[in-house]
Amino acid sequence: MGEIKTKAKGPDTPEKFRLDPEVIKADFPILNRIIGDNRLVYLDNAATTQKPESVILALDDYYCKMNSNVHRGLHTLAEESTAAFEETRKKIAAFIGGVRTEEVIYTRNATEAINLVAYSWGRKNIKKGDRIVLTEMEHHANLVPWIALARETGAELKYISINENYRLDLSEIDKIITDNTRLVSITHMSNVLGTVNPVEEIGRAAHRNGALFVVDGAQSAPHMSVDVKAVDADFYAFSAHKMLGPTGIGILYGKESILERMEPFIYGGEMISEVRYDFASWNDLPWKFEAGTPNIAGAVSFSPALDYLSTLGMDNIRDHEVELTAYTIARLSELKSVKIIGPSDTDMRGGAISFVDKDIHPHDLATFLDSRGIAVRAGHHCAQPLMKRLGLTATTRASVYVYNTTEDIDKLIEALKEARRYFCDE
Ligand code: C6P
Repeated sequence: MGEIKTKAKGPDTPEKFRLDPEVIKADFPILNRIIGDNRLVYLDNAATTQKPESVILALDDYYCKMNSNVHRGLHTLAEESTAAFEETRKKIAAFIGGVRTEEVIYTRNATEAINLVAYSWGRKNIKKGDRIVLTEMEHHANLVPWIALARETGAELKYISINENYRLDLSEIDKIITDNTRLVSITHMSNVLGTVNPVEEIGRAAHRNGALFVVDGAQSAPHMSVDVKAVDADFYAFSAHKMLGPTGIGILYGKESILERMEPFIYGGEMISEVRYDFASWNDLPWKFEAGTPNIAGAVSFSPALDYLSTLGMDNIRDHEVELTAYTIARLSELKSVKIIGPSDTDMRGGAISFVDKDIHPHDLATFLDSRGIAVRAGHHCAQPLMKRLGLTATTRASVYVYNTTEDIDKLIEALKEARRYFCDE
């Protein structure tokens, strides 16, 4: 497996230290790419992050030395790959606050994790007249599964609104989360606004009313220390590819007592205990929810990504991003034509920074930035209702991670100024 080359201190040295993004950059081969005439400045981390060499080598190593199906074979390769697959599960369980490995289910991504809850728990427990509470800032992944469920069952959807500071308005929370609420599902961090939501408080309101509490952690698990037990989430969903890991592997954490009572989501091999021609019973947790051959290579190569993050320290990562986000907001604020769409303080905010230029369409801006080697995302960011709520069709979004520097942000600002000269003759 690839060595982590960063000079950062080890996981057993949790004291604070400042990340050195220049040193970290050296671990990410793709960041040497030249796009046009420029070295890549990657600011699209909310979409997916780049992978350190250790993850790339682990993927290669897996296929070169270990490739085999899991939980089925009796040969050496099968035993090794099963062990590596289950070792990663243990690592994930520790990473999210020390939960039981039975509570960690492999999925394809955060989207599938949320769908698992909507299908398996939702179809059985939600009925006409029940209320499902979401927020106005949800990604489609935490919106469409519930819209479909409400349409099928006749349940009511209710939304916690956002205020003028792009934060949730919790003043009416007791009128929104009521005793007919069966489920509350919210994002921990908005992929558009960067807003970090007070999940503990909302979770308490859900549980006071006997509702299930689901957290979409796709944008939080990569960027801050997450303790699902402290949050008291019944379910917590996230994706490996947004936290230095490979694509095609996601996680659903669920409380064992709830998972035990749920029916499988997908049926087939590996999720069974016994099958007869007219009968089937289910495997133990977590395998009950893992039918078919899983993404073994994805799980195995997620392990060095978790090591990498733990070596840096999630609190140190958060500090780095808070600093860089503050810097980005300050620099963007120098541009008179630019409006930031998200909280302007960095207190309860992450490093996904959306903005609009009053004269240039976000798509044009993103294309122009690409011509300068700068990768950002433009569009509705899979949050169409939020865009409509904000009176926008699209934003440009820069999102930072461990390898981003203030120089990256300076290049972004210079390119934005250049875009004004190009499009607006300034
Ligand atoms: N947001 C973005 O550019 P998947 O695709 O399943 O790994 O993640 C879905 C998802 C769920 N919740 C939130 C808050 C998200 O931001 C995302 C993915 C990416 O904003 C791709 S659309």
